Amino acid sequence: MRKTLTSTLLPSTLLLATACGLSAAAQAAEWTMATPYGDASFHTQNNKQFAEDVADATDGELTITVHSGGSLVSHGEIKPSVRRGTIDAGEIFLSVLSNEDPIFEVDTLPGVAGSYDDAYALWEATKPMITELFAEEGLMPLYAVAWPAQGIYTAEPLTDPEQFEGLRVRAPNINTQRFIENLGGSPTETEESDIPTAFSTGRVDAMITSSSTGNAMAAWDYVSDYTDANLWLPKNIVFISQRSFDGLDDATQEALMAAAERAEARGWEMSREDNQASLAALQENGITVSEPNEAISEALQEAGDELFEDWQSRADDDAEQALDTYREQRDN
Ligand code: PCA
Repeated sequence: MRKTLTSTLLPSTLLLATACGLSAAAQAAEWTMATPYGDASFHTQNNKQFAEDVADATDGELTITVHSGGSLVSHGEIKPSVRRGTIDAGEIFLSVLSNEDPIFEVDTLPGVAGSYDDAYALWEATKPMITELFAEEGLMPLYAVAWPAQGIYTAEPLTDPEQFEGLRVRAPNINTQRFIENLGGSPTETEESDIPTAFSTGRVDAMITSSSTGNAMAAWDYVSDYTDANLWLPKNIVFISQRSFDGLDDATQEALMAAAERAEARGWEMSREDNQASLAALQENGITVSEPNEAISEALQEAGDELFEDWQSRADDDAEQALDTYREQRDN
């Protein structure tokens, strides 16, 4: 009996020791992060660099594993999953949240911010409101990065606004769908990763997206022309669960925030560079890249004005105020 007692005590003592050892190690946090975008995307590359920076700066106290291409959670489930705490961090296309508040789609309005500098100023002016809305759900934005300006991919040169009539155009969000409708086209919302299937199954004839996505999705397999219309520069946002953040010690929190700041600066730089590289790659692969002619420009302007009026009719005072703040900053 005694013997048995000793022999059962021994393993439990060992277990205790192991548990103590583990509890020191358990302070090292292992986070998961989900993004809908694939490894070819500069956003994903930036996120992976961010994860590496965090691991380096914290000596492995916080490691973040980036699951790309919607492999862990689908795009629509990323924010709910971070909110529930199933995952710690996520990246989404900010404007997919437009049904929650019009401020989230302020970066998909033509004529508001048509350059990287202006798009960044728009982010700075709208960040407090966006941060507050995220905080209401227990979420904390870390950084946001713009895609290159959006343009139009077609299977023939786009020369006449009549070509939009009935054209089936792929869009990444609701506002782009409205814009396509205003032009007379027939929009379909499709995830970036589903673009090849949408074209190969004949669901769409054209798409609105950036040079980067056109390049990453090998647009030349489906279309021949890219009209670089500089419509708007929409953003991705990377965010975490406040609860996950609160679970980190002060030094780790600081290291995380410092890495996030660097990721934001690097991401905007990568976006500019990727735009140039992607425009070149599109052309090397046989896509004709051109600017819209006068008739197309006019049609885009008209459809854009309509889109903006529609946004204004939905936007509350806070959103309008944020837009005014941006305009004041931009014009100074
Ligand atoms: N690429 C993503 C979002 C905007 C962009 O340029 C997409 O088209 O889905």
